[in-house]
Amino acid sequence: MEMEMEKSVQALASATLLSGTLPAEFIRPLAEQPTATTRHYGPVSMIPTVDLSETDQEKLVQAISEACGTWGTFQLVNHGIPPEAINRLQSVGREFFELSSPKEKEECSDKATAGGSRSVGGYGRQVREDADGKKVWSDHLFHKIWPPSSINYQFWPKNPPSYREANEEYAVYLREASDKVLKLMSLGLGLEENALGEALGGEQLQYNLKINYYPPCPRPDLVLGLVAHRDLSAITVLVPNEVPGLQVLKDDQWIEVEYIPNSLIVHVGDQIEILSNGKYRSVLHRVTVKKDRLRMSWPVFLEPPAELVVGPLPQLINDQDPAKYKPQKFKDYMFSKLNKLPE
Ligand SMILES: O=C(O)CCC(=O)C(=O)O
Ligand SMILES: [Fe+2]
Repeated sequence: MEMEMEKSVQALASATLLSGTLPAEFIRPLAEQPTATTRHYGPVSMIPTVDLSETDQEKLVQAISEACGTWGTFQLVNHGIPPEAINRLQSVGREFFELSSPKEKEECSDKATAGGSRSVGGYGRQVREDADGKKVWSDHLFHKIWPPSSINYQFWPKNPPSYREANEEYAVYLREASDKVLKLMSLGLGLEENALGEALGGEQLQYNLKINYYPPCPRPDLVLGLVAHRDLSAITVLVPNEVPGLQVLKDDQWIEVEYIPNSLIVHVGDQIEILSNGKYRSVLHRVTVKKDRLRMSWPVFLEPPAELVVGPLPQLINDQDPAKYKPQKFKDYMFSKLNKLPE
C-alpha cells in the first residue's frame, strides 16, 4: 500500500455508513455526549443578535458590549458582506472537500511537522489530540487570508481554480465588517475606537481561515464534531452552512446556536478577554453532528502577530480592578494552550 495520511473523517464516514459501526475512538465519555448534555433552546436562551445597520450608535455599542460581557458570542446581521461573496466562499470550499482527490488534499497539508512541532496550517484532522485519545468527527483546512505577506499559498487549494479569487474577495469584505466590530467593542469598553485594533497589531492583525467539514454520522448522539473549547483568537467571525450543530455554554447549559440565513457568528476569543481584563468573555463552545446532514463552517480567527505581547489594557486596570492576566507574547500563549501547559 502506498504511504497515506491518517484517513480523513470524510473517508471514514463513508466506510462507517457501509459497515454501520462507529470506531470506538470517536465515542465520547458520557459526560460529553451530546444527547445527555444538550438543553434545547427556547426563546429565552437564544444567543444575542447584533444588527450592524442600526443607526443609533449608542444602542449598537450597548448591544455589542452586553453580548460580549455575558455570552461572549453573538449573531451579526446586516454586516455588509454580500451574500454572493459568502456563497462563493462556501461553494469553493465545499468543492475542495468533495471533488479533490486524496492526493490533492495531501498537497494542501503540512508535511513539514514530522518533528513534532505544532502546525495549524493546511488540510488535516484535529490540531490537538484529546488527553483521553478520543477523536473528533471532523476534517479541516487552515490557511491565512490576510495580510498578504502572511499567506502561504501552499495551503490554498489549486482546485477549483476560482478558490483563490473567492477567498481573496471574502477577505476584503470580512476586514471591513470585523473592523467595525472591533471599533464597537472598543467603544463598549469606554475606550477610543481604535484601541483594540491597535493593541492587536493594527495592520499586522492576522486573518486565519479554517474550513470545518463534519460528515453525517450514524451515531450523532455519541460523538462530537469539536470538543468544548475557547478560541485563542482575538475574535472569530464564522460563516455556518444551514445545518446547525454549534453549541455554546451558558449558565452551565449547552445551548444550540440557531441558523439565521446570511448572519455571521462572532465569538470573543481569549485575546480580547485578556485585553479587556475579563470584561468580555471568551465563549466556551463545541460542535455536534447530524445523522444525515453535512455541517460545514468557515471561521476566521483574527489573531495578533506571533511576537506581539498581549496583556490587559492599562486604561482598564486600576486599584479596584487589578490585572487578572499576565502579559505574554501571542506565540507563547498559543504554545502553552495547544500543548496544554498552564497559561
Ligand atoms: O463549526 C462551528 O460552528 C464551530 C467551529 C469552531 O469552533 C472552531 O473551528 O474553532
Ligand atoms: Fe472554536
